[in-house]
Amino acid sequence: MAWLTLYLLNVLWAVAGTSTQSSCSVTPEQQPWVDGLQVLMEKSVMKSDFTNPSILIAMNLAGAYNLEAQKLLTDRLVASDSADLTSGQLALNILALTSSCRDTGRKVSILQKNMENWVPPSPGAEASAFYGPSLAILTLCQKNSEATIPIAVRFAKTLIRESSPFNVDTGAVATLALTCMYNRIPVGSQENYRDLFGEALKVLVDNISLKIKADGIIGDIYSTGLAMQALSVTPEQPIKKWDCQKTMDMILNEIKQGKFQNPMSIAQILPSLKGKTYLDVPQVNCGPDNGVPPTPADYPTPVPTSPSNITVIYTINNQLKGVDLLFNKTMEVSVKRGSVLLVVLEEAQCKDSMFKFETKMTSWGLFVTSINNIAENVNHKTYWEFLSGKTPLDEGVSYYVPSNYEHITANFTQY
Ligand code: B12
Repeated sequence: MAWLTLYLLNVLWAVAGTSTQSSCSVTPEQQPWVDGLQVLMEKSVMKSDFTNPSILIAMNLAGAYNLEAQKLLTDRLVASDSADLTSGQLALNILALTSSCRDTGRKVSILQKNMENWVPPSPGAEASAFYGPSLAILTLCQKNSEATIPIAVRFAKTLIRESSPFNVDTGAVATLALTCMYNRIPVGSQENYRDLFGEALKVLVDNISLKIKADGIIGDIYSTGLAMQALSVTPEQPIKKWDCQKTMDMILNEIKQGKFQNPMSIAQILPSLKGKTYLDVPQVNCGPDNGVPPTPADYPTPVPTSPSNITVIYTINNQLKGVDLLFNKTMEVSVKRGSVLLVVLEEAQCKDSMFKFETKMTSWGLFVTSINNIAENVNHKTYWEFLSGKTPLDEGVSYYVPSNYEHITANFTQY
């Protein structure tokens, strides 16, 4: 009897060991940085006309401090029209409204119809083509999982077939979507959904785990938040062991370096810092029992840089579109130290009309749509990629801060 008890205790200990491998938390010393991020994200709502549902989701999962910002975003989303939205955007709107305990019935029906007509990307499509559909399945699963099964089955089969090239952000959202489906398989169902969703999840989490770097970052710092959510809920164990605390500590270091100034980057990391995931959206409590907002003096902010001038070398390059339109032109631009890349582009445009550019506002800030009249095109999968030397930038023009004599290239290319 004693040996049996000992054996059972051992088994329990081993099981607990595997599940705690992915549990981690923010220390009391680190907490002011997390509060500071949340305050920064919530403040951005009042400063912008852009309605970003991801911010409302993060705010509600974390427990909103700024109730005025929470109400403003909720009201704007309630009043918004679904007509021009992509399925991914509609899904985020539904998740956001759900997190604010609002009715989403009509929007859900539209999304359900969209996804019933979803045509899986053709073989060899870029991985991010699954990002929007993943958000849609995650949302539909939370609303009516049984009706979502046929869509999710098609999605899972396509994913198993198309596992490369792989993108961490997309893999993470797909993992959340299929984990939701896996957890809600109807009892006594004849089909072997558990095997299918399990197999797709295994492919996804193995791929995510292979992107865990030695320092704990998963993909890049801006995909790490979504990847943490995915690895913390998946029923499949990844091929490579994940040290959640290491990842958490590294992200907190990056936060201290000021790398999370973009409200959308905060919206994607905050749930993980609070031990939440998008799977918790249906359980958000909408009662008025939120915490007291920390006063600005309570949390540290990154030190601003000094206003001396620096030189940035800026190249625009199109070797892709229009035989007569090919160009490769470089200019040296002088800007104040600490300026964002957008200032370099504006300065270059002032000096030479060939450098003229256009932008559109998105959830991540300004996206450069065209340079020298060559415009991105979703149907052709073309866009302006920004690089420092040969390395693609990990931020957009409204947040990236170039250093002295850095060579920035805008290259017209395909994804
Ligand atoms: C798909 C995608 C793209 C596609 C978008 C077009 C398309 N038709 O799909 C392409 C390949 C064009 C792209 C480009 C870039 N991207 Co991108 N992209 C994504 C990805 C994987 C999914 C976005 C999405 O579909 N969201 C779902 C829909 C429902 O939301 P949405 O708000 O409508 O999405 C739009 C915006 O996200 C916008 N967008 C996409 N990327 C970026 C980047 C910036 C800086 C801006 C302002 C907007 C923007 O395009 C989306 C579709 O219209 C995200 C991953 C993530 N975690 O969000 C990265 C992501 C947003 N991209 C990123 C980056 C860095 C870029 C580039 C700056 C890369 C580069 N070196 O040039 C460029 C933008 C350059 C420019 N011209 O301004 C980073 C942003 C990090 C940050 N802190 O700013 C992310 C988070 C990836 C990562 N983990 O690092 N991207």
